[in-house]
Amino acid sequence: MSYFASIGDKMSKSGTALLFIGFISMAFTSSGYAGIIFSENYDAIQSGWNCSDTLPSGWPSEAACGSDTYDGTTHYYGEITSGGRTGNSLKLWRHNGGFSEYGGYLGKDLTEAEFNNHYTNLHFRWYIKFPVGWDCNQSSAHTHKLSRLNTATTYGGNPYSTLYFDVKGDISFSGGRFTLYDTQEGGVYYSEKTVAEYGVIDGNWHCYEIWFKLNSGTGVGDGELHLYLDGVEVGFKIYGQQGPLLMGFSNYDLGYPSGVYFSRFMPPAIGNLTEGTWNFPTNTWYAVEFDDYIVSTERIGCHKQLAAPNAPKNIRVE
Ligand SMILES: [Ca+2]
Repeated sequence: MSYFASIGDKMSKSGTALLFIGFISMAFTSSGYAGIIFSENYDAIQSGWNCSDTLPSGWPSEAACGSDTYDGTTHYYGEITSGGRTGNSLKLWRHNGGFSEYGGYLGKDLTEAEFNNHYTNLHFRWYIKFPVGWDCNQSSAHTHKLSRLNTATTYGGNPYSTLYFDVKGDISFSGGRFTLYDTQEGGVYYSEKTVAEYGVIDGNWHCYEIWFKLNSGTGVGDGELHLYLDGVEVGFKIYGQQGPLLMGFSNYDLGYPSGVYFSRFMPPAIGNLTEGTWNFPTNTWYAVEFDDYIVSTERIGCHKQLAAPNAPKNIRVE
């Protein structure tokens, strides 16, 4: 079940918004969830949904959709089915020789009211399960995209910049490194270890958290770029694989002027391989799975679960 609410500093004073305040206060304030602006656990969406179906509530857009029959089975690029970390999960199905672009995921453009909250500091938490053998030939671009976030100066305007969370730096996904970068700032920052070395291509759920904070104003170098894997902050090298190991980037100049805010996000996704191709060990279907996605103005951590908004009694902390 999706929900989102306007709870920022500049929220409208409309009656609808005030009702939302009441609900959010009831559901979350007492549990420390006041900072959450969006979440999805896929559990209120009927199992069997695929990307050719009507958009689920709360999701304003989706990527390209298609289907293939391969190894005797038909799958859509994106399906929501049971067997998730909690209830249902989003599964993006791929196979050798098949579709390697963005597709099958759900996209979240901020509404005008949400954009007018002027978010510049957001935490994204979600779980990904890479099946054993998930791999690709990343070709010359050396990129397997995992997430992208857009910023803009006006509601619905052209993106000012794109912030990426990718795997880059090697011909293979397994030999690549997690990267964080922003098109405005220009640097690409590589994780200390390879994806394989972090042990996440093991068919189990792993918790990913990214924290992006834009500069708070023109000439103010107070941006933040961080990745946490299963709750542990990942170290990055600032200049490719040279230079010091940094535990994320704090009070860092991302080059943003005043008046730029988050406008769109889509972390539960994988993106195009550019000229790359899938390189799975067997010629059958592979699904990368996503679940328990939360966007918040505060760090979430790995263990908080959210139920549907009409059932706050089910909110729990593991
Ligand atoms: Ca779920």
